[in-house]
Amino acid sequence: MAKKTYDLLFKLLLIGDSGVGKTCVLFRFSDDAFNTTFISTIGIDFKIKTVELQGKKIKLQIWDTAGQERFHTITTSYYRGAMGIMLVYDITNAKSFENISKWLRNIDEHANEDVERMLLGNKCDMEDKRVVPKAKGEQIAREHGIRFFETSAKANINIEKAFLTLAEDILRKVGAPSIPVEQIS
Ligand SMILES: Nc1nc2c(ncn2[C@@H]2O[C@H](COP(=O)(O)OP(=O)(O)OP(=O)(O)O)[C@@H](O)[C@H]2O)c(=O)[nH]1
Ligand SMILES: *[C@@H]1O[C@H](CO)[C@@H](O)[C@H](O)[C@H]1NC(C)=O
Ligand SMILES: [Mg+2]
Repeated sequence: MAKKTYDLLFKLLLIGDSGVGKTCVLFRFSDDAFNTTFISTIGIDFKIKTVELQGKKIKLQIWDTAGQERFHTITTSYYRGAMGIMLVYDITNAKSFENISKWLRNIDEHANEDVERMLLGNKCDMEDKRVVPKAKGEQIAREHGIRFFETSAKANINIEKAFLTLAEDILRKVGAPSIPVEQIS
């Protein structure tokens, strides 16, 4: 029998409006590469990357959803299995930030209650085109009790940090599951 090459499997999901850079964020993390050509995701795609945290090999299975409305039914069917969800907006696109509240509601409706969420303001290399102040991202993240990073898939800013932090937060939960009070005797 083949030896299992990892200790834990974490399923992550990327969501957010079309064009915010979800596929590029994932491609930077998985392949350390970047493409300026916009090839909009059709339905859903995924990448695998194994990382080591606290002496444990963790296989990250990362699902990359299409932001386009017409794939909504397919993409929301993947929320349920996710242990972590990255919500991405584009700091140069105000509408993509306004839509974050819509994506947060989608999570409430379709994901597991204990899913670990994280907010990313992507394309932070384009300071001259910025329309969403960093403080606005920090504020909405604080309101919802989630972590926030500004990232750039292009300039490789905070990409690895975001994924590793999300994986660490999940590991903390899995490693130390909370025991319901009534079961303690
Ligand atoms: N300057 C800059 N451009 C970026 C960055 N990330 C992505 N882009 C560009 O933004 C465009 C869209 O990127 P994608 O990753 O395909 O967007 P997406 O969110 O996957 O879009 P859908 O698959 O349609 O949901 C592409 O032209 C990328 O080159 C970034 O960090 N900085
Ligand atoms: C924001 O959400 C609306 C409604 O789902 C959608 O029509 C619009 O295209 C989204 N904005 C962007 C920038 O994708
Ligand atoms: Mg995509």
